[in-house]
Amino acid sequence: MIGDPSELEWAVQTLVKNYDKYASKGGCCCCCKRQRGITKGGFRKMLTHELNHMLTDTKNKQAANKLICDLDENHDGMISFDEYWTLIGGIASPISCLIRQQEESVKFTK
Ligand SMILES: [Ca+2]
Repeated sequence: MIGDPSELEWAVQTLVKNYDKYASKGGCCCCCKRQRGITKGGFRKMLTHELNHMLTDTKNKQAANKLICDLDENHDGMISFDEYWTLIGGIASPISCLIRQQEESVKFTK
């Protein structure tokens, strides 16, 4: 990549890299058809390691399992990139509300 990435580009790269970090290593890449994904165990590890500030109950195994089952739309026991992205979108939406609320309260206190 030429030059420094923008904050958004950096954020997307971080999200993709985070997925790769936990996805099963089958010597596979995005250009090949073989199904690649994060196992349920790996996904639970990701929740506790990477999302313990944004998601409550990540240490609660039952809650984590329910979240994983909800995300695994095609029930193949793996979290695909699309399913992972659903989680990111699901987290981003309430957080964007929170950020807006914080900005509003800053405006009013000034
Ligand atoms: Ca799946």
